[in-house]
Amino acid sequence: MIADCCSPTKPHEARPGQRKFPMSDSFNKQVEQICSGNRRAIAQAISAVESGSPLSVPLLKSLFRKAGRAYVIGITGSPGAGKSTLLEKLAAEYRRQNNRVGIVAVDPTSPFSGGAILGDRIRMQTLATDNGTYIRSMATRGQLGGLAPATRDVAMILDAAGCDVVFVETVGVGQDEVEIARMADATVVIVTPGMGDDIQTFKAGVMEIADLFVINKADQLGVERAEQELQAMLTVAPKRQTWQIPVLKTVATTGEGVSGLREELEKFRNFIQANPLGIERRRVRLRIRLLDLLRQSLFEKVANGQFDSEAIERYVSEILERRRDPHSIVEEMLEASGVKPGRE
Ligand SMILES: Nc1nc2c(ncn2[C@@H]2O[C@H](COP(=O)(O)OP(=O)(O)OP(=O)(O)O)[C@@H](O)[C@H]2O)c(=O)[nH]1
Ligand SMILES: [Mg+2]
Repeated sequence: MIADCCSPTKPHEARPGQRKFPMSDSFNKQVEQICSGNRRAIAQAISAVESGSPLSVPLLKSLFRKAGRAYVIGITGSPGAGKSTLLEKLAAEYRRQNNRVGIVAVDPTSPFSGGAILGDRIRMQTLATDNGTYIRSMATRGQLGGLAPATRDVAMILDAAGCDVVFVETVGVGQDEVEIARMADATVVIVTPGMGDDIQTFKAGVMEIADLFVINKADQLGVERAEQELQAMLTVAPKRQTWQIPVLKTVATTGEGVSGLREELEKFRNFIQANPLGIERRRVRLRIRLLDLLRQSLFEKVANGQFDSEAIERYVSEILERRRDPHSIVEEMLEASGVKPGRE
């Protein structure tokens, strides 16, 4: 169990300007249990967020005040690059320093849960039995709001539950991953020597989000070449002023280079805490978060109201037949939902 992480929950008090909402004793108890690291309560909260249950918003509101201490680290890279293996070693390294660790593994391939998740679970066996580690696989895709917001909320729950470090493992292949990386305090991009020329074609988005590069499988041929290619790319990439993106080498299977990776991650943590650039990054992230939430809430307000998929299809036909333009339709939908359209 992740225990003794937060002070006991105070009865819910609304801050000035904040609306009060009724809190039952059982709700308060659940918040208290989450904050004291109760695994069952954490699992329930995560499920509530994943399924978008009505309980999730009050929970997230209450937990927000308890969160904000954890160092959220995104680990991304192509399938099979060794993310889970490396993460297991890295988590163990943090555990040795007495940090409580949360791991969110975002499964990219299987929306219905399956092999990959099981694979990660088996690989992380050594951690699964450790009381200071909480592991959660997320396979939900296609939810209203998408995977990235849910992942962000899950990371916050683990933060509130007292995890000092929260890792998010994702495969670097899509928009969601770029978004997930944006929510992290630090993003580690893993490449492998075998990638060869692929490094050149590595998704530009992923290149931009890297705070640290790791060449994993450094026991295989082609390490120097991968390193040269990465360094060459970094010299032409826009400079991040005071933070020099390091390129590290690891062998995740043996743990070689993993303590060095932890040291670099801690250096980066100090950098973002103290440097104005780091503070600005946090602002940017929070702005994105706020606007995402607003967008999502507005969308839900409109879409969940009177417009089912049939209605949407009717509108699409009207546009297709050029009988109406999309702007007018959106105005009509907003009006019908009680949201004042127009840009006065
Ligand atoms: N030789 C070698 N093999 C490694 C190393 N790191 C991981 N592997 C192996 O690479 C394979 C994939 O490792 P994973 O940790 O599952 O990779 P992953 O990136 O998490 O994979 P997905 O989550 O499926 O995208 C496993 O068979 C590992 O044992 C390494 O440093 N050297
Ligand atoms: Mg994995």
